[in-house]
Amino acid sequence: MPDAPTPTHDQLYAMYRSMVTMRRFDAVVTELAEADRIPGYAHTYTGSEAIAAGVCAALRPSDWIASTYRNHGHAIGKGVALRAMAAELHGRRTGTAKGKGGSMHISDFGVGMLGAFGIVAAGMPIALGAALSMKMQGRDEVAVAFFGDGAVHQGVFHEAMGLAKLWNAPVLFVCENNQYAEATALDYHLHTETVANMAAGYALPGVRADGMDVVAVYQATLEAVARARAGGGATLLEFVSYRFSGQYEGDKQTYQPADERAAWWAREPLTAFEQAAAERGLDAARLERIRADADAEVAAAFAAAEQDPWPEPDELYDDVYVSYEGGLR
Ligand SMILES: Cc1ncc(C[n+]2csc(CCOP(=O)(O)OP(=O)(O)O)c2C)c(N)n1
Ligand SMILES: [Mg+2]
Repeated sequence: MPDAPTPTHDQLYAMYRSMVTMRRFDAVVTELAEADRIPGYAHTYTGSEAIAAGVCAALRPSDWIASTYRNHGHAIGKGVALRAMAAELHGRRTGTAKGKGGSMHISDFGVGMLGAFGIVAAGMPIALGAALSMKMQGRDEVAVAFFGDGAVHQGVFHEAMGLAKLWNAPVLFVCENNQYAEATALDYHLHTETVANMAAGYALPGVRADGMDVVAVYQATLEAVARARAGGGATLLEFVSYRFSGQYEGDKQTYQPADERAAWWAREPLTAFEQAAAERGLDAARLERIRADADAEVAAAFAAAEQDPWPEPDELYDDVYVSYEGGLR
């Protein structure tokens, strides 16, 4: 992508910080899940950090994202507080959903995180709605829906793409093609050569880029964001990565051949970034400090969250149902 702007050193350091924070956060989640110290299912994001970090670096705080059950990276990228996320995972009342949602339901409207949705592809129409709202209000914010390769078989994927075109909505559909949908490999479930070329069926631009390279992700996203802000409508972005994490914490991943994992791991996004650092004029000692700071920040967030209070039993139904004045009509 020759025309895309090269990120500044500060932007590169920030993207690296974002990626290492995601990696560390989910490493702690894995430890906690293995020790049975957090309730409910958790889904980690190891290997796809460049996607969340690169996409979110191309957004403003006032833009919107909608996520999936595999949401920790997206939330961190968009700026949700680590402490509130950690508290949510621990079920504490200081969590983003006051401890009632857990790992699969992180949200924070204050930073543009519309929510994480456990139903595959469910975030797509939600981001589309946010995008339509921005357009109707005459604003230039955009909305992003993150989803996996498995989501392209959901009816709602096709409905959202069709309506996005019809309404010329400022939305980015970001497919994280991590080669697997649960235990099903991509070559078993995908009927087209790429996900990106499905955009043609809806007369939308479809762009495919390396999801292991945070700069490639950033540049592809920036171009789609600029088009959307300028009234040019939606884009389907496909970022190619690998799901090193299990489908859920505890998954034995027997369906992923060891040689396949090893070949992808050789290109994993943090190492790839570190290897390219000198060529980009970045300072190795500063990267090391960033890693140490991120580790300390994540550790402090979880340590503090675990001391936070539980919700009280009489709060059980608070914030669960909407009360309409005069009842539903
Ligand atoms: C509508 C619906 N069908 C089935 C499921 C069960 N399910 C949870 S995750 C998943 C696989 C999704 O794979 P993909 O979209 O590639 O995302 P990834 O987990 O790889 O990030 C399935 C089938 C679900 N959550 N929602
Ligand atoms: Mg997948």
